[in-house]
Order: sequence, then structure tokens, then C-alpha cells
Amino acid sequence: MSQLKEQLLQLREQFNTDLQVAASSQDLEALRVRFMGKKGHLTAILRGMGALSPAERPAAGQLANEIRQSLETALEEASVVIADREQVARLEAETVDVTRPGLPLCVGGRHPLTRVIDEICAVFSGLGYAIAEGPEVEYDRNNFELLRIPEGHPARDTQDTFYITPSILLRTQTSPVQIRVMQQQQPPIKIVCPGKVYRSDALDATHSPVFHQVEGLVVDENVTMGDLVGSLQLFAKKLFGEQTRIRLRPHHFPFTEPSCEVDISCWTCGGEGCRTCKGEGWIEVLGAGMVHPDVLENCGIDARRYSGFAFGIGVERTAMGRYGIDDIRSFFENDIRFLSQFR
Ligand code: 2NM
Repeated sequence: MSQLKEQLLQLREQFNTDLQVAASSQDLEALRVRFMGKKGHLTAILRGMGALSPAERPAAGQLANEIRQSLETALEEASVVIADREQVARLEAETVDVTRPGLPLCVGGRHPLTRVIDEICAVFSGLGYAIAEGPEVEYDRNNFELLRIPEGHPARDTQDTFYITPSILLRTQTSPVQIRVMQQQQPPIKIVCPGKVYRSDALDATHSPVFHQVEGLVVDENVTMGDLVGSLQLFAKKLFGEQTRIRLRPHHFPFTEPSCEVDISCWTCGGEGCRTCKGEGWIEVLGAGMVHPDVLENCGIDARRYSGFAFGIGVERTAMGRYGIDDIRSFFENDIRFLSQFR
């Protein structure tokens, strides 16, 4: 009997020591299995009770029960404390610091070419022009033939044009959009055509095989060169500032007669001559002219009744002048250090 009692008391002592170092609910469960499980220490000791005499059994049984009870109570209490501690740790780990500064938000901006195109279109919208768009893959006929650029004309040189088939190509100007509009509707016509155009040029600081144009077209009764000059003067003032003047120089285009190139007074020096205008006082921004009567007739418009003017603005050239960019390749390289300057 005293040996069994000794064993039970020792068991309780060992249990209490182990309980001290149990740190988690897993530790506790392992402890419970080790002492009170089917193959646990307590069960093993109780098996020894069979060897006791009937007189000794009640007292031994009582002690065993007390000890089992006390182990269970101790486990219970420890489990409440540990569960509580674990809960606190979990909440702490999940805490969100609502006062922390947020992640920086990246706000994009429009590409400088898009900005210039939008600005030009906004000015012409304000002057009553509609915006017309068309395909970048065009018929030879719309891009060249109907614009008085016949086969063999230097402007059709395969070196300057990307052909898809002998009669289909990447447009070299947005004029074919104006051809399409003239074929579909009678005057009055008053449109601008923004878009990408293609020429088989080697890429360098001032040339790109892809660039952008905004072309304008006005066709009505009694449209004169005076209307062209007045309209472009108005456009130049709105886009480059009220003090801007324009200057026309004679030129040649196959699709207009007469034709001219149009300069504006330098927005930096006002005409004195400076770095922006390379000492000229003037900056070339567009080409223009009176639409050739044959072009009108080619599209089903009566050239005896109607006349028109047209112009073409180079978007890259305008943006380079405007923002002081010296290499056309900057527009197409997608370098974020360049682009982020236009937010
Ligand atoms: C330019 C210069 C001069 C032009 C002519 C036409 C059309 F379709 F009416 F004949 N569209 N655009 C034109 C005229 C374009 O770009 C420098």
C-alpha cells in the first residue's frame, strides 16, 4: 500500500513539474495524454491496485481518485490561462495600425503626343470642326491616287511606304480619311482628322517610321485662301497664345493648289530670334493649301460650285517645339523618367 501511495504522490509531483513548463495548448494536451491517457502513467499505476488486499483497496482507491481529480483540475485551470494568453497573442498579431501612412498611389498621365493631339482637336472643335477618324491600313487609291499622286510619283516610292499588297498600304498621311468623308457627304464639310501615319524612314533624332498628324479640311461654297489664312491665324493664337502671328511661304503639294507652308512667330522670343527658333524668329508648324479641284471631283463634289482648304499639322514636331524635346525617339521609348515629366 505505501508503495502505491508513494507512486501516486511521485506522479503528482512529476505532473506539477511538467505542467510548469507547458507553454501552449498542444503542450497541455500532450501532458494530459502522457499522464491520464489509456497508456498514461496514472493508468499504469492503477493497474497495480489489483495486487492489494481487499482491506487496503478503499483507501488506495480514494487517494487515486483524489489525485486524478487534482490533475484534472490543474489541467483545466492551466488550459483556461493558456487559451487566454494565446487569444491575446493572436489578436496582437492581427492588429492593424490604422494610423500607418498608406502605400503611394501611382497616378498616370496622358502621353505628351496625346496631349498635343487633344489640344489641337479642342481648338478646332471650338471653331466648329467635327473630328473624323479612319483606318491606318488603306487603299493605295485613297492614300495616293485620288489625291493626285499617280503611279510613278516620287511620293509613292516603296522606300517611303509600307505596302501590304500592291494596292493596300499603311497610310502615309490622314488625308485618306478626308477622301472617305468627301465621298460620303456633300459640303458643307468641316473636319479634323487626327491619327497615326507611317513612312519607311530610318529612325533617328528627327525621323520615325510612325508619327502623328492632325489634318483639317473645309469645303463649302465660296471658301477662299482668305478663309484659310484667317482660320489658321485663329488656330495659332488659341494654341500658342494671343500674340502669335503666322507667315505663309509658297510650297507645293500634289493635292492642293496653291500650296504653302505656315510658320508661326516664335513663342519664346516673339520673332527676335533665339534658341527655340534657331535664330529664325519663326517656327514651321504646318502645310496647307486650297484643295485641288480634281481632288474634289475625284470624290464626287462639284468643283465649279464648291471650293475648300486643307492643312496638315505634324504632332511630333509641334510637341518637340512646345516641350523643348530634341529627339523624336523619346516619344516611343516608354521611358518612365521621360513620360513622368508630363503629368
Ligand atoms: C497637308 C498640307 C496641305 C491635305 C489635303 C487634303 C485633302 F484630302 F483635302 F486633299 N487633306 N489634307 C493637306 C494639304 C495636308 O499636310 C501637310
